[in-house]
Amino acid sequence: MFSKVLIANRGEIALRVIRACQELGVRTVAVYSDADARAPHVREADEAVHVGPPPSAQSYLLGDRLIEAAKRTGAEAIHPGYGFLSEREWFARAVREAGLTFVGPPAEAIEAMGSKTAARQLAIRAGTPVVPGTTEPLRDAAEAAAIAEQYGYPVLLKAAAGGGGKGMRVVRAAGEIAGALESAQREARNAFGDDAVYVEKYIEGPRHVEIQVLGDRHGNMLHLGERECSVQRRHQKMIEEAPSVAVTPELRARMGAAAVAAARAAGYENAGTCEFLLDRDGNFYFLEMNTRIQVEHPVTELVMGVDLVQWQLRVAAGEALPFRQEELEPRGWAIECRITSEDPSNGFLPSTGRISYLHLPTGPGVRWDGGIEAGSEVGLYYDPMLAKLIVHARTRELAIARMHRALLELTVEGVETSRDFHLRVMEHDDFRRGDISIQWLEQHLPELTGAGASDEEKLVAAIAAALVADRVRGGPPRAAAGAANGASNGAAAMPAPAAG
Ligand code: MV4
Repeated sequence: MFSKVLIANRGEIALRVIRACQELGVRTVAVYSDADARAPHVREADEAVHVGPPPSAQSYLLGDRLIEAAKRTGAEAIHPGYGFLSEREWFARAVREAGLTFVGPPAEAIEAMGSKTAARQLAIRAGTPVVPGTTEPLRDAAEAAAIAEQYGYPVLLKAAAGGGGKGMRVVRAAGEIAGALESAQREARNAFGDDAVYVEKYIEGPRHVEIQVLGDRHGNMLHLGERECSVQRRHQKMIEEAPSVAVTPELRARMGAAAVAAARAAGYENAGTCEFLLDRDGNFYFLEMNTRIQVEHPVTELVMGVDLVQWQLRVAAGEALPFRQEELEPRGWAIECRITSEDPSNGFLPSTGRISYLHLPTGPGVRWDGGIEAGSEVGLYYDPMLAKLIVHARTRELAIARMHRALLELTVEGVETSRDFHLRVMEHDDFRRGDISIQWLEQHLPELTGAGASDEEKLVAAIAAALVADRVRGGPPRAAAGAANGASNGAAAMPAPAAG
């Protein structure tokens, strides 16, 4: 094992990696910008290196400076976390060329999965199902119309260089295709400097289901089942769970084998994720591979009993995976809610300020992966995700009840957060039945955000929720704090699950 690792990240994921290192007896080097001089990840690491001013382009994204810091402090490896430099093929290569170990996949695997169309072609060669469609750029509207006719409407025009839904257009009839092609090309050119657009059959109302894979340097490639990530807004996931209500053991085995085949074809090592769309008939289609540890990895850790970040470090150090695929089966149910500094009742507007008070949920089956503490300044330089609240229980129904209870225990004062939004989702009948798709959140925004409620309704809701929260918590009255949080209106209506 390494004796010292540099963590090229901040916030909750930096702390997550530090914890894994500590359990492995590995010393840690944190890096920090001026904005993070007093951040928890800096204090918890054995050493810390200042890398620049707050903007990430002048700090956390300066690969050469991070590699220099690793060499100077005697770190043998760099863990990139997620975001920042985690999926930059040049950084993985530069780390290797500096004689250090990149805790992640080989640069070549990042590159192979980096372009959407290249990943799609790689999946096709591996026998992994992809959405029916083409990969070659469309020449003109006539060609687009001919191909669309072949697959049948609706079709989806997609930018080859795409990401985050940019350069995507749904086309429902032949008459719309010329205009849609033109606007998709224009958007792709502006966003990516590349106007190549291709056609796929449009999948209506699918779920977003992704498969976790883990590979070592000895030819072992395993999957660790699925995560369901359908509760998302504008390509930002809000809630994830494992397993998925839509996945049977038989489907899990088929999706897992398809993900492993795609990962093998890319020469993959370490932890990675294959994203799929799962349609209402149980057909699944590979979309892309994320070549990093993901935000939502804890739900997999809890149901599979595997510490993914520890294994990232172990396989990067050359250890072989000791698991057999047959013994990797999900146990119970895990749910994660992303606690962000956004105001759901105000269009998810980012909220800034100083965390003046923080009360964290605890108790059976509750995990808090956070990057903040009382006194933390929340600014606009970095991602608004403050922490993840994760629960594990025997059944999905019990996990929902546990998440609801844990959210009621949580108090964050000083910034607006997504807490009350999550309470409303946990109380929603569709969510409780598992009747969700990638469109669900955006179709139910008014009832989930309280945005449509009058000030009077909001006040009544806040008082009711504060009373319930105090009864649950058993602490002194905190009605003012609850009202300031604009707490959930449905807290009292949470149905009790069957005993377990
Ligand atoms: C699709 C699709 C439906 N049909 N492709 C969105 C971003 C990109 N990664 C792929 N995306 C989609 N591709 C076909 N043929 C619907 C989406 C999509 C989506 C996918 C995953 C998670 C959230 C999503 C939200 C909107 C659309």
